[in-house]
Amino acid sequence: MASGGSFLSWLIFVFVGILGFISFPAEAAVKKYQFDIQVKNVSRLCHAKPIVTVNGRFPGPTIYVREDDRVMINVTNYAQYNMSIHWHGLKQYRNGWADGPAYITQCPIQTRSSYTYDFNVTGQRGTLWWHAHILWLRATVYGAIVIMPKQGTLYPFPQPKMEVPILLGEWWNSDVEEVEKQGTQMGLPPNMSDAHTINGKPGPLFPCSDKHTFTMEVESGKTYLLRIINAALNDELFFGIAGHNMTVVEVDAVYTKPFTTQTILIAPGQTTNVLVQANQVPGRYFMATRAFMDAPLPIDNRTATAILQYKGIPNTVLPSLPQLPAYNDTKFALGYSQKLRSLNTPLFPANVPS
Ligand SMILES: *[C@@H]1O[C@H](CO)[C@@H](O)[C@H](O)[C@H]1NC(C)=O
Ligand SMILES: *[C@@H]1O[C@H](CO)[C@@H](O)[C@H](O)[C@H]1NC(C)=O
Ligand SMILES: *[C@@H]1O[C@H](CO)[C@@H](O)[C@H](O)[C@H]1NC(C)=O
Ligand SMILES: *[C@@H]1O[C@H](CO)[C@@H](O)[C@H](O)[C@H]1NC(C)=O
Ligand SMILES: *[C@@H]1O[C@H](CO)[C@@H](O)[C@H](O)[C@H]1NC(C)=O
Ligand SMILES: *[C@@H]1O[C@H](CO)[C@@H](O)[C@H](O)[C@H]1NC(C)=O
Ligand SMILES: *[C@@H]1O[C@H](CO)[C@@H](O)[C@H](O)[C@H]1NC(C)=O
Ligand SMILES: *[C@@H]1O[C@H](CO)[C@@H](O)[C@H](O)[C@H]1NC(C)=O
Ligand SMILES: [Cu+2]
Repeated sequence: MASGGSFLSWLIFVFVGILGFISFPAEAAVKKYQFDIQVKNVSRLCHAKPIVTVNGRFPGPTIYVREDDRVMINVTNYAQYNMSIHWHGLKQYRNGWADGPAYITQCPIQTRSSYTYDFNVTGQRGTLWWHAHILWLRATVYGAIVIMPKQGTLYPFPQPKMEVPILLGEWWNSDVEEVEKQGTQMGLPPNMSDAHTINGKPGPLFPCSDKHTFTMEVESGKTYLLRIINAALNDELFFGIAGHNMTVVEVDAVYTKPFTTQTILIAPGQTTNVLVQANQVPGRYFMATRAFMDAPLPIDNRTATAILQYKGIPNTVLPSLPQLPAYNDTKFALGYSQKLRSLNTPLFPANVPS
């Protein structure tokens, strides 16, 4: 038997439902992309070499979709390698064949052939990424995937002024396939990378790299969302911004209980969304990334940098470096992982202790 009270809530429920339908019909779109796999000469650290790219870009293009969209990506392979592309972290509900690992869900796309990946993005929103899934080609063939929340749905955190993908990677001066082949032949770990990179660029602390520096301009008082992706082949990475805290709000396309930190730790393959407030004295501040390694293994321990630059500040102002934990700071690593919790709200429930 319905009481008056529950009838009223039913009425409100219907009204809100109709309102929702009128103001934001859940219309799934089809997003189409053309990915041309092309070899391109690129120079970093005073060394030029041909690398495999998507559309000649390094890192490759960002895929923007909305939850429930259908995505069709026509991959045409002009490189000498047969290859495939994996949509890392996407839950391929009912389209498992589009997942992409070569020889697992498909044969590689042969040189001068095309294949169209066709999948629906359901039950997920946030930052993920794509990469080549054969040999070591993912060293240069990678890019961001941004899944916006459904139409009319806001983020469960303050809406940022701007969103910026931050792809952390590794660069070898030698051909990456040669590096891997040599390691395998000698039964040794492959040579470590010559630099880490932020959006494909190592930053001004490396030789010949002043023009290979990623700069992000910010306005005082505004909040920014960084979509950080660890696209390194092997290294767990610390990431921080001098003078600025970060608020972690999402990991691997799952909203988290927000927490504030000076440094994040991110494993290869992982993504982390953070909010950054431009609330410091206007200037230039380094963003920096360096490896975490607490086992006695040789590792590329150099620091890659990018610049957070307040509007109107000249390029001549010297930036300062953030203090990152020691490369072997296990205590920080464990403490950081302990802080990660699902958001677990009525809208985004999770079956975990709160
Ligand atoms: C890259 O540079 C080399 C040597 O300068 C040249 O032979 C080659 O054709 C170039 N390749 C591409 C794809 O531009
Ligand atoms: C994919 O791209 C190739 C090269 O541009 C083109 O020939 C082919 O028709 C495209 N396939 C689809 C399904 O659009
Ligand atoms: C690509 O695949 C074709 C067909 O299997 C094969 O003949 C060719 O050798 C492969 N190319 C490379 C570079 O492995
Ligand atoms: C994706 O969704 C559309 C619309 O619901 C449907 O027609 C299509 O078959 C779906 N694709 C896959 C691969 O499930
Ligand atoms: C790996 O490093 C060794 C030692 O520095 C060097 O001799 C070798 O040429 C490197 N291999 C490649 C493929 O760059
Ligand atoms: C960063 O967060 C710490 C701890 O919450 C706080 O003590 C510090 O003042 C904050 N720094 C900035 C620059 O906001
Ligand atoms: C970084 O690694 C190099 C070579 O493995 C080593 O010589 C150097 O001492 C290391 N630097 C730091 C700060 O750990
Ligand atoms: C970290 O490495 C330094 C040397 O680089 C060493 O002195 C220190 O004991 C190490 N810390 C831990 C916790 O292993
Ligand atoms: Cu992956």
